[in-house]
Amino acid sequence: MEFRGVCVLLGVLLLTNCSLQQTTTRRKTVKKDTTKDSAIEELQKQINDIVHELNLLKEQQSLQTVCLKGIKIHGKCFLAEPLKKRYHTASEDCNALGGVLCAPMSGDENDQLRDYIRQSIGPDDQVWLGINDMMTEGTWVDQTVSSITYKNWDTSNYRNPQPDGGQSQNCAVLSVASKGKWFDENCREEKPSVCQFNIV
Ligand SMILES: [Ca+2]
Repeated sequence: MEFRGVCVLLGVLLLTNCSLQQTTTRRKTVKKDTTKDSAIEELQKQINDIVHELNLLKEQQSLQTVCLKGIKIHGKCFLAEPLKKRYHTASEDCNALGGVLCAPMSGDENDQLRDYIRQSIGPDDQVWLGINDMMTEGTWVDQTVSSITYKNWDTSNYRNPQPDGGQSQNCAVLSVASKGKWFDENCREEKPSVCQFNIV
């Protein structure tokens, strides 16, 4: 009787021990999997960060190449395109390079741009600006379709201050000969242009 009792007790003890061990093993496996998952997530995050930084570096490098050929003014790069093109063609070609047609935002920027155009394109040339009033006559917007805050229209002819072309002239040029003043012009005219790239 005593021996049977001991056997039963031993059996119970063994079973309990076995089930306890199983639970512990299961817990360990779950814990291991969670640790593995978070390590993979962390690695994925690090890879994403590296790819992001690499893309930024590539962008900066290509901008520096542009700047080596062009000029840096107020955190932007300007690259002259002496080839005469219609406004839309000039704009599309510039967009393909990752830029927009130039749109100076201050008197100083306009002056520096005018000097750069004089040196790189010529003293008598007019170049396309990245602004137009195609959508609404008289409302001049830049290529992000935001209203422009800086304007430098030629108003020396007080009888016909610029812009004076109405609906037949919906694009704008900067004239080097007129000290960097702006004129509206027919978008189908062919003019040189300057492509602008934001560095920051
Ligand atoms: Ca117009």
